[in-house]
Amino acid sequence: MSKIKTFVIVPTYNEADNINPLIAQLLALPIKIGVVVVDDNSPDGTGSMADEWAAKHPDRVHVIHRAGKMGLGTAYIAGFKHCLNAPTIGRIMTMDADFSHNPRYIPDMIALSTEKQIVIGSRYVEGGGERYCTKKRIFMSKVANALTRTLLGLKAHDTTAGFRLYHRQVLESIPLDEIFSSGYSFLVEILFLCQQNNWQIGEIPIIFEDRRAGTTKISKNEVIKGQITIARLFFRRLMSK
Ligand SMILES: Nc1nc2c(ncn2[C@@H]2O[C@H](COP(=O)(O)OP(=O)(O)OP(=O)(O)O)[C@@H](O)[C@H]2O)c(=O)[nH]1
Ligand SMILES: [Mg+2]
Repeated sequence: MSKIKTFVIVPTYNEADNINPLIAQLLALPIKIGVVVVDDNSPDGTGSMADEWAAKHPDRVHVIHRAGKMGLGTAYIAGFKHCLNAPTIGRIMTMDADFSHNPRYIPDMIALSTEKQIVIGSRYVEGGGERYCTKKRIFMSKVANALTRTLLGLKAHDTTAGFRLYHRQVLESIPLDEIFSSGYSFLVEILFLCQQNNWQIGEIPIIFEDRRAGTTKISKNEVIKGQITIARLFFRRLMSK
């Protein structure tokens, strides 16, 4: 059994151009971490590329294969359960595979986790920002953040970021199977639940970059589902007041 305390979950769907350099950079960080790739049977072979890393580094790289594209939220849950099953893992991180989340920020996120139970790699705190992103993308993220902060009362500045660290206890305190968002809005929903449970949330500034290779997986449908999630959580918040 591996003794590594931090594992980072990387959900993948068609990330063949990114997965090799990403895993290489994660394994080369000055702090020793492990990686859990959750691949949804990517047609471009991302899953078997990850398997090659797992064969070479069985203690440090794990791969969960799912039968088909089932959404980002459920991929995170599969990764969370895998990590929670290993008692030695105390910190569970999530990041995108496309280099929007640069691995170089991970040591600072782990350092802040000595004070906070959740750490977000954040675009919207002093020193953070976006590079090479389209105006449309920047606008959409800002609107989503403004809505979630005002309607849901979320205190974090970057509420839609997928670059996060959770202490094991945080994920153990949340009924993962009751989360209704299966896609991108999972990130808002789980943050809402974390804040309700009064966990301390810290943010590390990051420069978010547009994906290096490959294409987006966000569909119009996901944007609509995101709006429905915000509305549902808003009513839940009203009812609990
Ligand atoms: N396993 C799994 N991974 C997914 C799924 N949808 C997206 N991903 C992965 O989740 C991460 C975020 O998806 P992206 O398409 O980069 O979403 P985004 O960053 O908001 O959009 P762009 O970077 O503009 O493409 C990437 O690593 C994707 O490969 C899914 O249904 N299943
Ligand atoms: Mg991306």
